[in-house]
Amino acid sequence: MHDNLYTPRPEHKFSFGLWTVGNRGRDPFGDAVRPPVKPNDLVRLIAEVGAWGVNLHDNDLVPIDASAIDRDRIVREFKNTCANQGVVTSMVSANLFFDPIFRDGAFTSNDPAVRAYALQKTLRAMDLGAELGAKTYVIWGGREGTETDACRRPDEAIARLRDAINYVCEYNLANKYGYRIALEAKPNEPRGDTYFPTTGAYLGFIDSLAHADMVGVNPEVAHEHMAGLNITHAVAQAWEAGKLFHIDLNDQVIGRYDQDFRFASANPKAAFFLVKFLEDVGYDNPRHFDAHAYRTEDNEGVKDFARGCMRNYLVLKEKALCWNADAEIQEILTEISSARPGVPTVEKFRESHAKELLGYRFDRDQIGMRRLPYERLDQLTIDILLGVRGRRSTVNSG
Ligand code: GLT
Ligand code: MN
Ligand code: MN
Repeated sequence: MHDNLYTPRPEHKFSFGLWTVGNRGRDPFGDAVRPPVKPNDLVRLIAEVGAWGVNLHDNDLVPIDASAIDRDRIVREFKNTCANQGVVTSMVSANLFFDPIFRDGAFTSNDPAVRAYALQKTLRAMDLGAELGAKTYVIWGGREGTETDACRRPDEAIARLRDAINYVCEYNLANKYGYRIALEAKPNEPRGDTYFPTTGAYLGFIDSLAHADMVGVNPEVAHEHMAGLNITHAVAQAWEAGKLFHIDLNDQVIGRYDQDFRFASANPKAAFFLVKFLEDVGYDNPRHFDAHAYRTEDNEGVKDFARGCMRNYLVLKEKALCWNADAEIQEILTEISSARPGVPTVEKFRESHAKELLGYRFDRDQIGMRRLPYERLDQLTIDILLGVRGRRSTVNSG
């Protein structure tokens, strides 16, 4: 492949989880279709496709029952492979959902022993990540939810999760790990309902934590779409609050199960506005593709999947530049927000301003008649997305 606009580079901070490129195509109705690939070979695959980072859960790398000696050997070899391949371990997490012990939750379980085990597993995963150099720690409460609310009061679950995260933050400080902790929401699946179903719910919760500054969010495109929400609005709220620590890019048709499709493959328009937002504001944290190849693919197809995720991001990034540079689009944007001479605007409260505002007579009819050519604006966007408008890439895009 030639070096061009769509070639992934380290500064894009593209990463893949071991569980994403290592996904074997199992689903609730069918068994694995791809042979297992060892973590070190997955790192090689990540390097081969040109990504920058790898993410993992503790047990993606170290089997849950590994001895201390095996654990140390596995970690040593993994570190070597990462160093040799030039791949960074950007994020770690603990798997608190696969083992049957977590069948009714981890941090929110009614059983104090389950809660304590979940915490022990988390502290060990933090040790592991620190050894690998990770700076982001994700908490996805996959099993923190219910099928029936008869089992516990939801406010108790919320308080338990708060206690656990406060503990994790203290451990982070005590060990000087310097993690930024990112909470990931999902409305349902595998549970009937998950506590903290949306990114917005977590953003409201973070302020109640003892170390709120250490905790942010990891919004996932598919999870907000599952809830029927607009991912870009969720991401914007997180960004504006200084809480966009990480992002899970993938795709999903609204209303379906958790599809985890290749980024921008289902709804490229929504993906465009998301990429445009991230690029406009200068988001500089990892861009993680939490997705997997179609079950119909073999291991070569997994590379097509991974390359497609990054390519779609970079194509949409270029489209965002075209959009920003488009004179007609910019004219419309200027026109729809221009101030009107003599009409008061909203400023910081001052008594004199409030007095002036209260006394002013707004011409509702005239103000309400302003032209809002959003059909044209959206069509210009669609024209750019469909490739019939805007700068055409002059470099080889192969
Ligand atoms: C799991 C889930 C993802 C989370 C991962 C982090 S694990 O694959 O579907 O959305 O980001 O725990
Ligand atoms: Mn998902
Ligand atoms: Mn995710």
